[in-house]
Amino acid sequence: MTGAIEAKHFRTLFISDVHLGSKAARTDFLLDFLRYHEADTIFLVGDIIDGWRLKRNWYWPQGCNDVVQKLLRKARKGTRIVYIPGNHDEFLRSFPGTHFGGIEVAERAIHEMADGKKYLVLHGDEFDVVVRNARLLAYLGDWAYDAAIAINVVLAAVRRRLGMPYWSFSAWAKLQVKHAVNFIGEFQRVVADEARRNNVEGVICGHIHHAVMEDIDGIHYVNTGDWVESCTAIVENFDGTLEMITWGQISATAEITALPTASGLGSMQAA
Ligand SMILES: [Mn+2]
Repeated sequence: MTGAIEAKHFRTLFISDVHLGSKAARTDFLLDFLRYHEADTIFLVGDIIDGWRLKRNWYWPQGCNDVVQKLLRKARKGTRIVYIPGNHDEFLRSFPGTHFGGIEVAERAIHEMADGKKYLVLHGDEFDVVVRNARLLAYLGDWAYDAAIAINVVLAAVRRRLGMPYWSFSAWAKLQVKHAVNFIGEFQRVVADEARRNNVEGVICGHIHHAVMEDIDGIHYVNTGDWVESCTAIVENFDGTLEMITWGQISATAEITALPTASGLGSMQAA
């Protein structure tokens, strides 16, 4: 690659909710992003492949292959890649601890930043049931909270067995526009609580397609967003600081700069 833009190298890269296999997946933007961003470690924070969408209707254009190939190539070149499955790619949850093509599968992880701060890394769907029934659970107390999470895990497994799709937080929250902000706030609070229970300084999750970095009662809550609408990723710099990157804006510049060096006949770029 002789493009004018050099790839940047980071300590860690966090990406989630790509939804490969759904027509909404912005594989063009993600490929472009992966071209210009290298990291020692990449965390795939769930819903990378939309297994439920694929089950209903097989849709796997070249862009999806390109993303998978790009990630596998990075793994071959020495990037450590950890895949934390979400609810849409929960078929991978049956294989914790396994490796495929150099990619490790884990249910959740504790990541230590360069400055020593520890972050819990998980997708976040296990808290859906708590968010939906927040008021009732607050009334019933801690045991009900733990029971609700356990029941959610069992219910998801049963639904999977029966071939029923997983309940989608983002689709549901969007339907309830008026209350969506409250639900997002509730999700963030519940996930931050989980980080506190794990004695870590922060948490990095996905699931609700709402990229943000903020302090929630002393816990650094970080959401990676998605590659369906926002096209966001979180990067860890070598000093341990975190940054959010929104790729939509930069991509246009990158393409214009890259055009003259595109091989041979020029200007035959697909939009
Ligand atoms: Mn999800």
